[in-house]
Amino acid sequence: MFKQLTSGLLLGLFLASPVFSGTAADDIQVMDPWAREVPPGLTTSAGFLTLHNKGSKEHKLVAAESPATGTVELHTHINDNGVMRMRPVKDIPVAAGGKTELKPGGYHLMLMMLKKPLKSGEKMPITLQFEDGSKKEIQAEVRHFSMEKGMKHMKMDH
Ligand SMILES: [Cu+2]
Repeated sequence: MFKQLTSGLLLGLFLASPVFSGTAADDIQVMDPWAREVPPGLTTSAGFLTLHNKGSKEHKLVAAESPATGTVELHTHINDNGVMRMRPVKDIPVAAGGKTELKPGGYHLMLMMLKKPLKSGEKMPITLQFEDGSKKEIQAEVRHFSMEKGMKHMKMDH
């Protein structure tokens, strides 16, 4: 009886407490957005960035688009019996107060049907869309990416 009363009271307090939070686009800070350079003839590349959620509730990246591409998909990598394969995902979650990294070997923006080659040093505009419909435009820097450099990055993260 006492237990029930206590949890009821706690739940009441929790529900009554005001949540100060803006839109997802207000809460999310985008850090270090970049896209992989591709040679002429290749029309597919990948974009990477870190999403930092400064808000008090979870947010989700649900879509992305860019005038430089025909389409952008949200992808992740899965380890399928030792083989890394890409899979489209519905959304990319970012916990309240947390960070989600899009990086080689993990979550990424799949940049498809590029309208022209991506050259190192260029900026590529990408619009991110979140679960509440709010949007954020970012400028991804095009960079040359070698696997060696990528491996170093991955090691540093552990
Ligand atoms: Cu992909």
